[in-house]
Amino acid sequence: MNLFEHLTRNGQPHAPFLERPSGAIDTYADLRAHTARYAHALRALGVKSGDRVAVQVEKSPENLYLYLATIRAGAVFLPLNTAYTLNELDYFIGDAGPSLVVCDPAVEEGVSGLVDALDARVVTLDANGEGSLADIAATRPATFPTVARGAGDLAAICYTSGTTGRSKGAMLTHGNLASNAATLVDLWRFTADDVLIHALPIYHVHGLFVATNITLMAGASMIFRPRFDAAEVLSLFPRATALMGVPTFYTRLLAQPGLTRAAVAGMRLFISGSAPLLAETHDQWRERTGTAILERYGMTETGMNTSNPYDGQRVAGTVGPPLPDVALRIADPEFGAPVPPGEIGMIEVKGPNVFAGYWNMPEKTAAEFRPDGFFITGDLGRIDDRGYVHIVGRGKDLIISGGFNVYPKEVEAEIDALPGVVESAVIGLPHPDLGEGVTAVVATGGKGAFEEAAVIAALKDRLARFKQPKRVLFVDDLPRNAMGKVQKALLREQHAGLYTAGK
Ligand code: MLC
Ligand code: AMP
Repeated sequence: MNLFEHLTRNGQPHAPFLERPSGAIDTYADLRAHTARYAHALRALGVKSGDRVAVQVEKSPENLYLYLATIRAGAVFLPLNTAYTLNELDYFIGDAGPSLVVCDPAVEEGVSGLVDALDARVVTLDANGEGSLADIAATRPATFPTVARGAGDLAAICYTSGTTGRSKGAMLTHGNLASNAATLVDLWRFTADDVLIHALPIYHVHGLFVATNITLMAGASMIFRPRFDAAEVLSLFPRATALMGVPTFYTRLLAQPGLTRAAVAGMRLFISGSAPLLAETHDQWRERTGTAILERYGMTETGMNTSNPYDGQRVAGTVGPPLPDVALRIADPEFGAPVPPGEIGMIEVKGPNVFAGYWNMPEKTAAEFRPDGFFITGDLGRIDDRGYVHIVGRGKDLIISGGFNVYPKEVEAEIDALPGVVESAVIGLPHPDLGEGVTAVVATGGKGAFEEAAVIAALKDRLARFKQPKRVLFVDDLPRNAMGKVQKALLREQHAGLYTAGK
């Protein structure tokens, strides 16, 4: 069955689905009509079943309807972070070969230049849900026969950065997304009475699949905000029941004096994920509000893998037991053999949530699966005697800044290309707001005078803002170990207090 049918089976036609920032309400009947119009528009633009539809547009209800219409039409949705520069987009579009690219009108010309060599069309959609795509959709019929799709058919390709600096397109199937949403609706007890505050971006799995698909599948509704604003989100609590966010949401909410027990009285669930929630944040939240944040763990390739329980103990610093339909084991990172209970190793998972492989990268796909089908997550962890998973580090060289992943290699390659730079090491340092702050340590070989601002300015059109270093430090040479490898752990230690000193 097509994911769209799974997702919309419980939404009653007259029930609210989404409250727009203007306050206007879209019902489930509106959702069916809007997605039908967009599905017809996709067809009119030549999009066929299995085609990729690449989308880099600001968050809006229409953006969400475009996602659902793409699924409905049997095509493959390819969401792209709005922060990506044209330089970054060029790779995604070239790699995925979409037949349609939807972008903001402000970058239409630049994007059109990127698709010259492809047989692709470019249409627009802006933050208000207007643009050439919306114009085409406006006059189309309000019903559409949803295209039949099986569990193994592709629904989406989500790019996730690679350790080598090349992003990989994780292929997610209708079955992956439907099964994970169904499991989480059950586990987190979502019903038609729920009202979710949706303040996450909708180009990554957290805001797009976890938050949206669960709301839909439960027949619930959401208060849809273009971005996260702590004071505004706090003011929405009396009208809502649930919030999903990255840890930065919770640290910023804690800085609001209005966050009290009374303020959260009507909220039944606060969920955190995408990056580690500090035990300190969990404890402060409990103290201030009397509620325990439910932390879960997932990734683009797998959707959600583990979750703290709804009824049982939500333990700070853990991501809870594996989901009921996910097999999770801790293995020796190198050889894949299981490690003794309680010991640290590589987290490996298997289940209906696990993706179908990387787009056009069979070797990379093969390298990240064990012969018995377990996916190697790249996260290091252990399982305690209650069965709760603790994430203790990353086997992969990854920085998570405010819930966005940054692979140092990609940033280092850009910095190394600047004149006068001998080499660079990009590291994540503890950051009070973002969890980790992207930081570049640049080796100048003792020559040349460098300006921190000049390095950051040189990256402006090359890398998305969130990947750019918050600080650039200069050294004569990078520290190396006896094997000649740059000692990033030592750099992290030496500069640990860069963002937190004086806090
Ligand atoms: C914004 N900026 C960031 C940033 N977000 N820099 C580093 N890291 C980030 N995460 C930049 C802005 O461009 C701006 O640049 C400056 O930092 C200050 O911005 P801000 O106004 O403070 O940021 P804000 O817009 O409030 O955004 C912060 C945020 C946002 C935390 C609300 O980043 C966010 O919504 N993050 C959620 C990410 C997410 O959804 N992750 C899920 C991935 S899926 P300038 O130049 O203007 O100063 C996944 C799987 C799973 O991981 O398990 O869920
Ligand atoms: P992404 O590639 O954006 O899907 O990011 C997935 C990665 O985010 C995982 O591999 C983890 O490293 C990290 N992650 C997600 N949720 C958590 C969590 N609750 N605690 C720690 N790390 C997390």
